[in-house]
Amino acid sequence: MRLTEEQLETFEKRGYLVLRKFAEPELCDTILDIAKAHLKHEVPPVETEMEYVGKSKEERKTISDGHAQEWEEHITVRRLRQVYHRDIVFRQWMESDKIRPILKQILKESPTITIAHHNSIMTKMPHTSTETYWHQDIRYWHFKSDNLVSVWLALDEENDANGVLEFIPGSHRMTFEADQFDEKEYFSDNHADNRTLIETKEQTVLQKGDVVFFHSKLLHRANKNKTQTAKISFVYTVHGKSNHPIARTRSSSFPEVNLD
Ligand SMILES: O=C(O)CCC(=O)C(=O)O
Repeated sequence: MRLTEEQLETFEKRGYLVLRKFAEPELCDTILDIAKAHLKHEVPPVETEMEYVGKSKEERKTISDGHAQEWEEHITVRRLRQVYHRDIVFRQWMESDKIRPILKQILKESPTITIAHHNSIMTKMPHTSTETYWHQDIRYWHFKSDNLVSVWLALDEENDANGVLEFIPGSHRMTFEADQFDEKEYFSDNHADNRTLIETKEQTVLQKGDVVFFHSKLLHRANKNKTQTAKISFVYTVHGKSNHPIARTRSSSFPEVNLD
């Protein structure tokens, strides 16, 4: 499958693009079943809610895969990490022939999967999960250029109640001052200029099988899950083959997968 010129232009201008019913429902169900088993048994490496919320700026920059479960008694898994190496079904989705030409169009060269970032099953658990504040994913990543794209697959419905993703369209092309971000590099919502920009936010209500491509500089956030059911999604990130991670950073800490 290839994007139309209009779809490509939408991605370039707005920094994100939704493709409805891109993945078969049967594939989503299979991924979900495997993910639920890994979540139930807390198969490492995982990131817990406490780790996600409590991590300092320095830890986010340097630590690859933490093991907070060693000291947390009752954990809430926020993400299953390193999904590429967990199961062939996960790997096949990330390498699928259907998605490669689209990634190549967006990146304008052959895509490479980074194993160091995202590469996750992302959850929002009922009751125990927290809101995700406005941020740019690139803030803790280190590559030659900021041109990376994440592929988010909804495994079930994602809506206002269970933690829908929200984006600020076009923010991937904007330049911000340091004081627009807080000490953890979240985009402050009590800064006057930020508040005006945040009013332009768009929600991406998703159904099972919908895919969102979004740029690593795009400002985004997600609600807390106010329902009784976990929201479980799949996310991984790619960059162009020539956009190498910077040596001796967290971004270069795992061998990558080129999709030539
Ligand atoms: O909380 C969510 O579902 C979104 C997570 C997210 O944006 C991130 O971890 O970069």
